[in-house]
Amino acid sequence: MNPIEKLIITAAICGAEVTKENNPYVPYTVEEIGKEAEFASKAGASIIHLHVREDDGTPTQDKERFEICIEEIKKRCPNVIILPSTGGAVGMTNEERLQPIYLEPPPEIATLDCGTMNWIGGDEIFVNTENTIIHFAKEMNDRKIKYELECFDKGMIDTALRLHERGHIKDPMHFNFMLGVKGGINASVRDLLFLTNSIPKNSTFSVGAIGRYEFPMITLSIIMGGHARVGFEDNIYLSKGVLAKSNGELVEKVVRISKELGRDIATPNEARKIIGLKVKD
Ligand code: KMH
Ligand code: ZN
Repeated sequence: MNPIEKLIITAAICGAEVTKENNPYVPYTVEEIGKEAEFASKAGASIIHLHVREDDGTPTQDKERFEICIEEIKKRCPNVIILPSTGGAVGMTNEERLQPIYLEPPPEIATLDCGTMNWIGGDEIFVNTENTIIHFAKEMNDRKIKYELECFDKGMIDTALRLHERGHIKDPMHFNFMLGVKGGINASVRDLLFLTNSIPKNSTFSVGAIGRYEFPMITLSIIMGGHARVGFEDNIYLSKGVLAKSNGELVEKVVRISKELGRDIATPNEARKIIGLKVKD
């Protein structure tokens, strides 16, 4: 947690829940996903958090769909870090969710969701039992894939630390705190401090938040020396009542805030160094 370290911006360009009815610029097709990744990367994102969709918008964890989307992204921004989701969408089986980690070459990093929770109200549950987390971590360890530890609540950090102590989760740990998801921890200053004070000093973290909380919580993270996650997966508005026309616009806003606060933006290779990935030529 070094406040003068460059800022890693992750763009969560697509997600599994948000639709074109919410914002017509949400990408579904391979080309749309490639373009959104390019806009985000050109604006300053060093990591693309990737979910993929069928052309009609249905979320999928299909390995071939990931393969062609990744190919498209690499064609447009060859050096960006691609971080596939292993969370997928609620209701998917573990086998479905794990598909992107069996890609060749394997991704450098992927998400590892650290607990079960009620999911955005209603009746849905996002299931990540302890055995599931251990299984996902092992599959990623075997393929030398780093994990971004997705924590939607404080108990998920405790789970990750317990599994780290038992050797299932390896160092160096990189957390992503997702705030304001209904069923998880609130997006508030008090709660963000609670989370950041709960992780080991040698770990890194980024912060994302839902809807109108996105930019305030990211700003706090920038000040605290954390990193930033932004994008349509979490928020579709550039400002109150103004829909963003691309993930690039959302990333640009984070870049402006960060520069005003005196933090430069990390390139993909600088991001690799900060979170402990192998730097690329
Ligand atoms: N779509 C959520 C159910 C992740 O990417 O790992 C899970 C999610 C977390 O988005
Ligand atoms: Zn996700």
